[in-house]
Amino acid sequence: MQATPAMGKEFWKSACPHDCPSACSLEVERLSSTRIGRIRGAAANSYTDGVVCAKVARYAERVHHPDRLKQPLQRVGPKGSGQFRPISWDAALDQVAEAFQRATLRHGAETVWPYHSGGTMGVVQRWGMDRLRHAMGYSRQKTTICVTPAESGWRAGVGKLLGADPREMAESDLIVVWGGNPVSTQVNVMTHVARARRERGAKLVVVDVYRTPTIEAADIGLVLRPGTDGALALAMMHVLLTEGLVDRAYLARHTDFGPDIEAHLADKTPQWASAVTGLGVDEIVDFARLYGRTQRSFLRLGFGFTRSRNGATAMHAVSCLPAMTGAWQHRGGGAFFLRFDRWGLDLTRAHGLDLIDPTTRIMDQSRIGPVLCGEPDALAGGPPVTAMLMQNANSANVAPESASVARGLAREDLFLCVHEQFMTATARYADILLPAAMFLEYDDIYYGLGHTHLTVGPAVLDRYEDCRTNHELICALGRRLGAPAERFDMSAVDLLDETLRASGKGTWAEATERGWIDCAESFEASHFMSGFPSSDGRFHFKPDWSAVGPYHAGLRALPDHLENHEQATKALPFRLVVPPARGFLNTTFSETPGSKKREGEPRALIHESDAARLGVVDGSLVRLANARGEVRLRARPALTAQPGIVIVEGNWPSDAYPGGVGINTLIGADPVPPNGGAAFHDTAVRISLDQLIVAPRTSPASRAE
Ligand SMILES: Nc1nc2c(c(=O)[nH]1)N[C@H]1C(S)=C(S)[C@@H](COP(=O)(O)OP(=O)(O)OC[C@H]3O[C@@H](n4cnc5c(=O)[nH]c(N)nc54)[C@H](O)[C@@H]3O)O[C@H]1N2
Ligand SMILES: Nc1nc2c(c(=O)[nH]1)N[C@H]1C(S)=C(S)[C@@H](COP(=O)(O)OP(=O)(O)OC[C@H]3O[C@@H](n4cnc5c(=O)[nH]c(N)nc54)[C@H](O)[C@@H]3O)O[C@H]1N2
Ligand code: SF4
Ligand SMILES: [Mo]
Repeated sequence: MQATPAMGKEFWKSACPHDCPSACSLEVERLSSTRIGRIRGAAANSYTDGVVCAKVARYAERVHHPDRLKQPLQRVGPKGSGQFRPISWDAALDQVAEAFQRATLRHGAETVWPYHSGGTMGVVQRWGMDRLRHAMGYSRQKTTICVTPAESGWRAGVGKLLGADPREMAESDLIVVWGGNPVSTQVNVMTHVARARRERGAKLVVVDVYRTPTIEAADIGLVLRPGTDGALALAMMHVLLTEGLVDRAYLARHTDFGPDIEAHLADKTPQWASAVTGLGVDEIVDFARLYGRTQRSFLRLGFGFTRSRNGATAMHAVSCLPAMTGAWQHRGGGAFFLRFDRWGLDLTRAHGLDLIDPTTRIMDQSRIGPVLCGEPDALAGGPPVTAMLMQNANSANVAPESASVARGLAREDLFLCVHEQFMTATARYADILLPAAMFLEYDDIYYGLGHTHLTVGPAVLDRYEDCRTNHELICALGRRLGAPAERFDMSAVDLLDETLRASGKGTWAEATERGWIDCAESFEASHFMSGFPSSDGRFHFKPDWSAVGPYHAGLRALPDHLENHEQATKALPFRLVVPPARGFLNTTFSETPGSKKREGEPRALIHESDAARLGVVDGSLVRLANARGEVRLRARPALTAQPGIVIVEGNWPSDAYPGGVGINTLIGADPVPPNGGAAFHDTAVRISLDQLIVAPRTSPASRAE
């Protein structure tokens, strides 16, 4: 019943577990109980629509990779050395449980910090860790590294993370991809865009800071300076108002718009925005007119433009646009960022929500460096962190201020258990390193954050070697640590089945049969026709930032552009942007041959005029530096961003850099207002020539995908 024979091959249903809003429904070519062939997208899922990215299509490279961790390991060399010896699961689990108990006796339970990130996004395999956390009273995690700045801006205006069904893009006349690069990061968006272009002659506008593959695919590409999107949105609103392109009836009925906002926008002219953004006045006016004159205009908002210290306010300013024109009222109109709220799942048992002690401290995931280095504000008034379990996370490479992450992970008084699939930069610091199963070997359900489906991923393969799933590790530790037994003795399938039943969403068997559960709401609900999901049912041009998060000082109750980002100065004259690479998913896939071949090596894309001034040619070794540290890598002169901007694509393992120091060394860990998150694309640096390398190590033309 699981198999769907096609072309003489056996394809099994599953779902992609990775940290990507597409959460694709998959069909996995199963060659035997231990081997897969190709993976393709499920054609019958109306969002996946038969398409997956190249890196997952060739997943055989990852699941059958010879370097996969296959047995529990105990550290024998110095911390971070990567020197281990094998031990048994029982001995490893005993050591972890004893270390957590010892730490608890000494400092209290809050000294233990279970930590997860986006390796798998499963309901049980990712978030099940919280059941252990809450049962034991361990410190809580504020999960900020990815979504929070964007989320804050969206919540400020709209109220909840909901929006128009992204499949409606196919019915739009104008699609604006703002600060996202879906060709690389969520390819399925492009399927629906392509349909609108083919069937309706729709236009695609893309707003970015360099010429991404998505910009290359666009009708209009706007390349602005990093952190200036708020200014562009304000000037667009100015044009919409002065040219009579706003829907006054809609504004009056559905928003808190008033003369004060109109007065505020009066001097946000295209000339003003041109000076801020570096775009031409005509570019701004033409875009505003096109937007204002198109009823079915769909804003597909990415994360990229919000990864700045002014990112939440920029998101809010941009999200004002469809409220101004009333685009929300039309099919194929409105906006979508992410669907986080209202999945209708009762997670009480799976995530142990009934076990939460609200007095337990919460620490910010993005600030793991300051937390482990003992900065008092990062510790939220609690004891030092002296024991950690990390699952699904490669913080040594991905977190900001990575020099302090490394210092913290190397602390002699920290006991670190890492559960991983590969020997990552983080895994090297482990005291106990446990081998993790891959999604093809376990069962789970995933949130389609970029669409409306819960996608269902039953196991396809037998277990590899001595690997265990995240769920199994959490249960084994829960039992050893004396947590309530009945909460730690269920299989993942039993827990998922119980969760679905408690949520009125059928059973696990039904869900696997279909492959997904579509949670789409009606047009009226998803377009907020009878009210926005905010405190008063209106869209807020005048947000109450204090209700969104604690760092609201300086944020005004207006659509605003803030200059609180890192400014280029004489000492640090360049702005650094660090967007994703197409072949990787954060650091995941940086180990697979196909992705490595595609990406080559880390490169700093420097504007040709800047490169000429610095004496930099293709392949020159350069140093990017600021007060946080210094990173060495090769340069490539390019006409891709505005002058003064340097782009380093891809979250490479630190050992891919000539100096062994990764790019996030340069990124700040200060929380983005008003509710935290990391300003990955908001960094001032200096560039200096290291030494001239005449022959580049890899040819930039060797791009495969
Ligand atoms: N291939 C691949 N896919 C991925 C990932 C990956 O690493 N690789 N990561 C996954 C994850 S975890 C996430 S959260 C998503 C992220 O997916 P996206 O929404 O695409 O977000 P970002 O990665 O932050 O960056 C997107 C774009 O924003 C641009 N940008 C940066 N600063 C600014 C700015 O100030 N203004 C504007 N307008 N644009 C700016 C960047 O240049 C980049 O092209 O992708 C997921 N998918
Ligand atoms: N320079 C720069 N830095 C960034 C970003 C950026 O754009 N630029 N983006 C940021 C964003 S948006 C995000 S979300 C974070 C992501 O940061 P992370 O979520 O830490 O992402 P990964 O580096 O992919 O690490 C996930 C790890 O989980 C492991 N894993 C996968 N599946 C499983 C599993 O089932 N069980 C266990 N135990 N482990 C598993 C993988 O092998 C991998 O090593 O990075 C952030 N850092
Ligand atoms: S990484 Fe994204 S696009 Fe690729 S298969 Fe997974 S969900 Fe789909
Ligand atoms: Mo992310």
